[in-house]
Amino acid sequence: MTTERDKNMEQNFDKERFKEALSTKLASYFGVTPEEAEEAQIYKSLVLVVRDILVKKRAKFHEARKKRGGKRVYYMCMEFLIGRSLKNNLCNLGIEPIVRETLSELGFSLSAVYKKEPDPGLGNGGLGRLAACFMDSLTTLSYPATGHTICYEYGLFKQKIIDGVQVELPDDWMNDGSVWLEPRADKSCLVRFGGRVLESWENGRCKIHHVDYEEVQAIPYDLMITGAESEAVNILRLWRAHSVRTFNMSAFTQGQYVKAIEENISAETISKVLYPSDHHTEGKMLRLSQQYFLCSAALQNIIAEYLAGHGTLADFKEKIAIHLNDTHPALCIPELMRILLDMYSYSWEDAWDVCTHVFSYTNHTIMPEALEVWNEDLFKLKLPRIHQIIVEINRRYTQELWSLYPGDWDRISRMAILCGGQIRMANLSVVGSYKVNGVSKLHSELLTKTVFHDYYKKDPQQFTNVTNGIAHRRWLIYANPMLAALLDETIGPDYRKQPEKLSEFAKFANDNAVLEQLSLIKKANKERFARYVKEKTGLLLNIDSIFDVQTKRLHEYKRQLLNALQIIEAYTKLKENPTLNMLPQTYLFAAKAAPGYHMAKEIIKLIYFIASDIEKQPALREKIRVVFMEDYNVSLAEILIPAADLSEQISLAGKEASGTGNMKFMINGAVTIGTLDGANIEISEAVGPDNIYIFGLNTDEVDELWRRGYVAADCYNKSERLRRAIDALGSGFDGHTFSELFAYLLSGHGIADPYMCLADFDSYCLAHDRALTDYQNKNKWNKMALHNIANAGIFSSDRSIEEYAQKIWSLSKV
Ligand code: 26V
Repeated sequence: MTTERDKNMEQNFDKERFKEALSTKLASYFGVTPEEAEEAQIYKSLVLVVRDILVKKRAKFHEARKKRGGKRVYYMCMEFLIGRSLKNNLCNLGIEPIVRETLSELGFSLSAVYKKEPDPGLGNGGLGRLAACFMDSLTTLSYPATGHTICYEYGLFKQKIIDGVQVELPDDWMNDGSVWLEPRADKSCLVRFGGRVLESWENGRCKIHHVDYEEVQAIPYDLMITGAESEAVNILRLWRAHSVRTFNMSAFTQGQYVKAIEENISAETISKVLYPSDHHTEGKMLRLSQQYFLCSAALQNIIAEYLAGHGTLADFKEKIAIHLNDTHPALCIPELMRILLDMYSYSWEDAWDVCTHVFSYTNHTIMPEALEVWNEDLFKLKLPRIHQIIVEINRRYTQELWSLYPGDWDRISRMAILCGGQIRMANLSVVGSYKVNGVSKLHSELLTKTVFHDYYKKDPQQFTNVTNGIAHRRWLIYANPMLAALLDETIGPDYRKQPEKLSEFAKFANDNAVLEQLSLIKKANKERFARYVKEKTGLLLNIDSIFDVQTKRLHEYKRQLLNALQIIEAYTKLKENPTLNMLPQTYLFAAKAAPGYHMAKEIIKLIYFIASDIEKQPALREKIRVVFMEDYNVSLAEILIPAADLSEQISLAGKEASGTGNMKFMINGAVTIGTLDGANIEISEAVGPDNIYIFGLNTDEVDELWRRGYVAADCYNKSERLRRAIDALGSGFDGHTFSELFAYLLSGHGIADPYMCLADFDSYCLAHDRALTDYQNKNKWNKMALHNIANAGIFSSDRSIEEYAQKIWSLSKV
C-alpha cells in the first residue's frame, strides 16, 4: 500500500532534502560543493535532481496504467517544439518556491539558472508547438500517451539579421540540453533502407525476403513530460540514428584514419537536422529517410512494448490508438502492414483491419505546396518493401472505388494514392485512417469542401473537427505570473486545471480596481520585455506606446507585408507632418524565414530597413517605432506575448488552418486585429464583435474575387492611402529600395499580389485606426482585454485533448 508520504514525493520535498540532493549531484558529476559551483553546474545538477523525482513518479504511473489496462495513444510527429523544460517541470511539480529559496540561500538566482537551459528548436512553428502543448495537456489530464519524434542533433537554425539579411546558424542544443534525455540503448532497433525484395512460396504462403539492404540503428532517448498537479508522467521518445557498421579497424590500422570514420557518417545524417521550410516540400530523399526512420523505429517499439505487456497482438486494435500529426508520419500505415504481414504472418485483410482501426490523422494545411508527394521511382529504390505494400493498398482501394463509382475515372484518379508516378501522402493518410480532422471549424469545413471532398462524399462520418488549443499553464500561468496571481485572487485557482472557469473573470468587467490591476500588469510585462530588448539590442522602448505585435513564421500568406505597408503609410504621413498628434506606436516583429525562401527574406529586409530608417530620426521615433527581434523561439514568445497590446492575425482568409499564436495573445489580454481565418473566427465568436478588430475579405469573398479575376492595380488606383504606401517602396528606406516587392504587389511574375494584401489594405487601415482610438480610452481597452482573457478558456489544449480523447481516440484517464 502506498503511504501518504510515498503518494506525493514532491510534497515531501523540503529545503534540506533539496540541498542535500543538489549537493550530491554537484559532488558526483562535477566534484564541487554548492559554494564552488558555477551557474551551469547548478543548472545541470538541478535537472538531475528533478529527473530523479520524475523517474519515481513515472514508475508509479506506469504501474497504475498497467494495472488498469485500457487503451493508450501514441502521438506521432516529426516535430515537438517543447521549449525549455526546467521551469515548466518545477512549476508543474509545485516545487518552484522551495528551489528558488534554497538556491538564493546558496547565492544563486533561479531566474539566471533558467537561462542556462537551451531552448530546443525541434520544430518549425505551429505544428510542432501544438504537439508539445498536447503532451502537456495529455499528461495533466492523466491520459496514457507517448510521443514519438526524431532527436535532431541540430534543431531549427538560429537566426541573425545582418544588414537586413537573415543569416542561419546551427542550433547546437544537445550540448546543454541533453541532460534531460535518458538514452535507452536497451530499446534500440534496426531500420532497413534500400535493397531488393524476393518472394518465395512456403506451405502455400508467400514469404518475403528483403535482401541487400542497409541497416541503421535507431536509439531512443526519453524525455519525461510532467503535468500540472498530476500523478501522470508521460514519455516523449526521441529517436537518433546510429551507424551499425562498427569502426573499421583494418582501415584504421592501415593508416586510413579518416576513411575509417567516414564510413560511419551516412547513417547518422538521418537524425542530423530538422528541415527548416514548413509549408514547402522539396521531395528530398533525406527527408523521406527521416520519415521512414521515425515510423519504423516507433512501430517496432510500440509492437515490442505491446507484446511485452500482453503476450499477443490479439487486442492490439482495441488497446492502441496511433495519431498521425500531419502526413509526415504517414509511412506508419504501410510499416504496420509490413510488420503484421511479414513478421507476424497476418493475412492482408486482418492486417488492414488493424490499421484502419488504429490510425487517425490531423491535417494542418490545405496549401498545395505543403501537401507531400514522393516520386515513385526514387521511393521504390529507398523503400522497396514499403513501396510494394503501398501499391497493394492502392490496388485494393481503387478496386473498391471502381465498384462504387464505375467509369468515374476522374474521381478515382483524384482519390488514388498513386498517380502520375507520384505517391500522395495525404491520400495514403485518409485511406489508412478511421478518422480525419482539421484544426479549426473553418479549416475542417474547407477540408471537406476542397482537398478531401471526394472522401467526404464517400464517408462523411470519417471527418471531424477539433479546434487547436494551447497549454494555458505554460502560456498564461508560467509566462505571466502576475496575471495568474490576479486571476487566483479574483476567481480562485480552479481555472488552472479547469480553464473554462476563466469565464468567471467576466464578472469583473465593471470592477475598476480589477481593470486598473490589469493595466498595471500589462505595463509591468511591457517593462519586463523592454528590459530584455535593451539588453539584446540597446534600444529603449517607450512603455506608454501601444505594443502592436506580429510573431510567427515568415510567409507570404501570413502577410507580414500587409502589416509593413500599413506601417509605411502611417510613417509616410508622419514624415509629411512631423508635428502630427498621434498615439505613440511600437511595432514588434519576430519571424524566421525558410532559408531558401527569397520573398520571405525580402520582407524581413523591408521591415529591417523601415526600422533603421525610423531610428535615424529621433523626433519621429518617439511616435512610431519598428523592432524586428532576432531568433524567434518559444522562450522569446514567452516574454514577448504577455507584453502585447494588439495581436496581428492577418492571414488571407482561407489560408491559416488555425493559428495558435492568436490564442496565446488573447489569453494574455491582447486584443486581436485579424481576418476571418482559421481560429480567429472562433475567437471572434467567443469574445463578440466589440472585443476584436475584424477586417478584410472572408473566404467566400476571396473565392469570388479570384473567380472574377483579381487585379491588384485596381486597388492601387482606387486608394490614396495605398498608393502612398506602395510608392514609398520605390523611394526606399535607409538607402534601400524595394523594387522587387513593388513588382510583386503590382505586376508580379505570375499573378500580382497573390495573397491580396492590396485588396484588404484599406479595411486593415480602418481597423487599425479604430484600435488606436480605442486604446486611448483606457477603461474601454482594459475591458476588452478582460473579455479576451475571460473567453480564452475554450482555447486551452485541455479542451482540445478532451475532444480528441472522446471523438477520435476513445481514450480514458488512468
Ligand atoms: C511541412 C513541411 C514540408 C517539408 C519540410 C518540413 C515541413 C514541416 C511542416 C510542414 C507542415 C506545415 C503545416 C503547419 O505547420 N501548419 C500549421 O499548423 C498549426 C497547428 O495546427 C496551425 O495552427 C497553423 O495554422 C498551420 O499553418
